[in-house]
Amino acid sequence: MTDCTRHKAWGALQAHSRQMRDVQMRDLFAQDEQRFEQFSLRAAGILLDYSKNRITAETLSLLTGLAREAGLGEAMQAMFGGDRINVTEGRAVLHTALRNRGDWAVQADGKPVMPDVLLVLERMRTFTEAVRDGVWRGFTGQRITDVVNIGIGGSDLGPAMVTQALQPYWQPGLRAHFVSNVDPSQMVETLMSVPAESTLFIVASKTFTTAETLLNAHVARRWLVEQAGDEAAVAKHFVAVSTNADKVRAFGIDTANMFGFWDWVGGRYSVWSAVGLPVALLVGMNAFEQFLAGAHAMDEHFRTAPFERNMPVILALLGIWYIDFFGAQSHAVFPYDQYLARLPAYLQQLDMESNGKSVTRDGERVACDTGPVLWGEPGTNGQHAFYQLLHQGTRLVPADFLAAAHSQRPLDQQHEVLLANCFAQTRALMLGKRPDEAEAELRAAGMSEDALRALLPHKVFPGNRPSNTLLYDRLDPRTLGALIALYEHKIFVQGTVWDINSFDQWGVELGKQLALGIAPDLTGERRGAHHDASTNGLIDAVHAFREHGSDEADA
Ligand code: G6Q
Repeated sequence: MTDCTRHKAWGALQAHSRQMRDVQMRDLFAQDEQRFEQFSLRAAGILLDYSKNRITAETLSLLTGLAREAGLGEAMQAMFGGDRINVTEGRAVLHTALRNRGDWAVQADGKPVMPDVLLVLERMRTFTEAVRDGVWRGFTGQRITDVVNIGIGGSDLGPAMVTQALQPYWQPGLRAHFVSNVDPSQMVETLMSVPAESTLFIVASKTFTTAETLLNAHVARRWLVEQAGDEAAVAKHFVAVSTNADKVRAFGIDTANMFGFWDWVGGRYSVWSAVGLPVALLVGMNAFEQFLAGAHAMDEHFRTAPFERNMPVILALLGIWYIDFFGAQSHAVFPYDQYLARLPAYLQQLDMESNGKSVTRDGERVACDTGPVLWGEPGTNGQHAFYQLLHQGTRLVPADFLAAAHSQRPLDQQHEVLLANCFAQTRALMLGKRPDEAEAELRAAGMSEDALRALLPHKVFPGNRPSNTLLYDRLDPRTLGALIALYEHKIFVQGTVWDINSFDQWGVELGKQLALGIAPDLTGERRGAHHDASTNGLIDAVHAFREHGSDEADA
């Protein structure tokens, strides 16, 4: 493995970035009427316009050269071929097999995986049809009206985001709820809002050992048995999604009601597996298979398109360009699509848990910056909040803007207004407003000379701020599948160039370990904690609040 800064293309990119530092995108647009044609491409129903970036043909050629030097082609073959590329966990990375609608003969550890994948999909079809058709009924004989998914992290964010995104496809009379947090408020509020006799709980946990999920699942199980007055009701109201049949059985769910997946599916890459069961229940198996098909179309594009015309590769390399050559610390995602309201949260896990690493695959300290802080909110809401910083702040924040040509819920001209705002924002970020332009505007408004001089600096927009626009016809299951696969592969490409393992997540372990050591000090099993002074002080303060309320605790 090679320190990425030692690649020849890296040095060339450093030199090139110095030349590009003062280049203005507005000039590049003025010089070349074909810039949109040159720097846009289509794949799997998605149009990517990346012309509003600080790039020239030379930039792209250097960046794709970097990808080649970093061995991207070989890394792709290794991933799609089922090699154990997740080296620290000794696992293959085959979420692409879950949506393999073609004839790839995918193997993991020398064993074909497709027969098992197809079998689980078939079981999901039988089960979801039984629920949706009212054949599967609750303990009083009522059909299922509410589905509650209990899971966290990868067993929550994917199904929650996708289920919400596909709300126009939900079966009437079915509702979905997601409980992830160990904060009891979420479970208590959910249980107050659903009827026991017609609620189906899905306990989703790859390991079936996750503390939050098991605590919540036990609460739900106890509540259901109390409501039904009969243990036997559990069989009609609980199903599990897991790789761990023993633990599912030990919890008290019959493994006949368990949907399996495999260790080669990472948690944050698992929405394509049975972890997508809430999606399949709400939108039906045909739509779920369309979702898989969209992702497969993006996989095919990623595997076969030359790097220069490869959407995940281009998005990844543009990210690296700003992170490593312009010092960008964050990356924003703005869906101008209310159905994608949870996309930024989903991508936050996908990107930051995958590429928030500071050692290479060989355990050496990385020599460059890696994954960005990912954040975002739906447009147009963000425009009335934090966009000020994007336009006039001191930081460079590359951003993706997402929008559909068709609304799923057209109303008057509102969708057109939404789109106009989306396009106006990327245009404003690119163009900015020069001092002479701002001055002319103020003069035209008839402002006095003194007032003009005082106000002018505040009215200038530096511009030259990069963005990508991802445009699609409408947010149907197929498009959504392609969109998520696009980001998955973008993250993989970046991880490959940085030579980090994008598929482990050791960084989440320490906090979990320490929580186990602190819990007894809070539950009262132990008093007189011996942690650091801050932790001890906070524990004591909790006890003081609980014993005396806030007035006495203040004193
Ligand atoms: C994802 C992570 C993590 C995981 C959760 C839930 O890639 O591994 O977010 O999904 O910790 O784990 P379980 O599914 O095992 O409960």
